[in-house]
Amino acid sequence: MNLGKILFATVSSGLILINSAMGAAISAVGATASSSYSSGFLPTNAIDSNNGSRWSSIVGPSSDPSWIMIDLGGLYSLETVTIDWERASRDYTLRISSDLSAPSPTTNLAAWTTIATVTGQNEPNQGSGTPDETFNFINGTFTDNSGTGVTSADVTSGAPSARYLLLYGTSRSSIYGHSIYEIKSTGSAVPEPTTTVLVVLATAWATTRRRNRTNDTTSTLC
Ligand SMILES: [Ca+2]
Ligand SMILES: [Ca+2]
Repeated sequence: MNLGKILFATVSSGLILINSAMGAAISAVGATASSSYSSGFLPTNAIDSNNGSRWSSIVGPSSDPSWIMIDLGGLYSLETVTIDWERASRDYTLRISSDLSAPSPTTNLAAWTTIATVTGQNEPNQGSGTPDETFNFINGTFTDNSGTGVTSADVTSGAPSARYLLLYGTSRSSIYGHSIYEIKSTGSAVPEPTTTVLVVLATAWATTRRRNRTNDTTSTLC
């Protein structure tokens, strides 16, 4: 059984299990980055579903490292990530965090888990509107759809839970910045555990109160 495909739902009489469908496209709600080349190359351009707009970090040696952090808007079992590069990172990692406080990618490293590492890539300037790389986090596979030179690509399996997705680029193959037309992900929403606990506690409290009222005809509680 793949526990990543099971959702827990709470009802007044107890717990039931619901099989969820395969993950759907995740609509990211925000993006921030270590830098932007100009106001025409903001990080949100990488999640706007427009294949003609892009984020780019600054040009020059100080562009390494650069990062872009995507807010998925909720907790998801992350299944796939695709990237359509303009100027690709030669070496980069994908990292995730389920910390709902939007942890810093540079000062709160403990909040982040690396789920993919790619090295040695040489990606031509494209903007084809199709993914240049596809990561599958269900079975831990990497598909390089364009470019050459990838010497290693380690990918986590098991559809890990994530609220934030971070691409952290450490080197480039030109003087130009790390630059992405679109970064997209798919997955299944994960209910927040605290919600289930609260519903269970509220149900137990209501049951106890109802029983007390049945046996206590003098109570004025409603
Ligand atoms: Ca875009
Ligand atoms: Ca590639």
